[in-house]
Amino acid sequence: MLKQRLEALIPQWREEIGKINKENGNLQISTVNIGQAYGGMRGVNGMICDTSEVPPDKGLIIRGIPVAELTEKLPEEVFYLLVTGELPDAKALKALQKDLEARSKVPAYVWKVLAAMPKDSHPMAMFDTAVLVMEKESKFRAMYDKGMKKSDYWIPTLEDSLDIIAKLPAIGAGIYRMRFKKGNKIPSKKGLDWAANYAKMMGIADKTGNFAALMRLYMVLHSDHEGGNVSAHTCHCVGSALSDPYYAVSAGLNGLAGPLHGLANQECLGWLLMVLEQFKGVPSPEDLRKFSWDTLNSGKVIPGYGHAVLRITDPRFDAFRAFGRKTMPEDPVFKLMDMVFEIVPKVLVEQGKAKDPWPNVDAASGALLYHFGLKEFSYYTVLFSISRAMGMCSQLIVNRAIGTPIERPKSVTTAWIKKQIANKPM
Ligand code: NMX
Ligand code: MLT
Repeated sequence: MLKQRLEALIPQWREEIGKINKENGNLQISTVNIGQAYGGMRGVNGMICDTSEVPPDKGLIIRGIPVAELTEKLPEEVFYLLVTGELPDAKALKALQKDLEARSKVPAYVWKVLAAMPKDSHPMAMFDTAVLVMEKESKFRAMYDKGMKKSDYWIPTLEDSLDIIAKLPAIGAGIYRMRFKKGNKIPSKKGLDWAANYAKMMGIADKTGNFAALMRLYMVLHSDHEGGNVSAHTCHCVGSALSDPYYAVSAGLNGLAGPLHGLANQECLGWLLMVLEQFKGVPSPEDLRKFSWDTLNSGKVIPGYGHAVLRITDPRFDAFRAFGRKTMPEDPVFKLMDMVFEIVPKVLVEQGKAKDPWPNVDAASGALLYHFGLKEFSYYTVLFSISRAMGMCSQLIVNRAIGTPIERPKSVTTAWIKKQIANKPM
């Protein structure tokens, strides 16, 4: 049903974008200065992403719906929304869930490859390897090799995307159990939703069902964050060379594994635990203020705070905090996370460097995972990855559908910059 819906929508997208380009292709939408060229292209409007947007004063909006209004949805519904721009009705949701279930078996060779990796491999290196090693399954590559029309590229891209997304919960859970010696892999259960199945395969005790609820929320909140973040942009760039989704998604995941991006959630919990250890429990506000300054004075960033685009508290942080308040208000790590939110923004403002002193999504998630006994924090970015694959894949599908070309911005040299400065009008 998802494919059928896309078959109806894509001609409309193509017509609309073709018309925009033909009639207004020359309309200026951004300028670039030297500071931006040296400064990570911050604030340059240089690419299109229709799956979601992140206005600095509002935070994540998926296809017109603020993320705060999607917290009760299933991740599968959000994936359908990302790809089509519409939430699925009950029938379309059921069809998507069945389709994912049918595609969920992980090839046996994946487990062999993972078992052959060094035992101290980072879980992100294992997860990324698992995605890459499945490249031989790519329907996009098979069809491309046979000769396929450009207008059909999106079809095997959708196929590969569904195959990848369907398998990620089992791969992620399998890596958790293998890497941290939790015992045999736990099989999936027919009829469970995608995130609840992941929770089950992890093997985390969950009498209340709250862990499964957290997994659903986690997968919704991390699903996408417009097109310019490191992982989405990398995935888009690699995909634009017509590398298939296995190559493109694994490339994006390598970016997500960086401490300034997705790995910040691991760093964040590490920082909270360091505080608890140093003060033998939740410190006083003044001690926490001093500890924050010590982190800054040692030349480190405070993980989970700041953002390249946002200039408010990340609504995804608010959603996690609300979940914590409801389910674990007395948990010491949660309480500390809450207290950090009171102190750190003030410290960052005092320091005067960070343009955004507010918490991002990574500031809260670790504390909640820790509460449920998921204490191996080097694993946390794998959770982010399972979710973000939905955003990366939906961006790939849309980009193949609207026929975006190979990405190739122009770079310039410092010598060229110096010439521009020498020639600038007085
Ligand atoms: N702690 C200390 N210093 C910071 C922080 C922070 N949390 N955030 C920004 N700064 C510093 C930054 O390092 C830079 O310093 P310098 O001039 O010495 O290079 C200065 O403030 C200006 O940086 P900004 O323009 O505010 O931030 P930028 O857009 O370059 O980077 C982040 C954005 C997110 C990389 C940055 O805020 C950061 O490193 N935060 C901590 C890591 C983190 O939480 N990352 C997760 C992002 C969300 N995600 O999930 O991907
Ligand atoms: C994300 O979710 O990708 C992060 O908040 C980073 C970003 O948007 O730059």
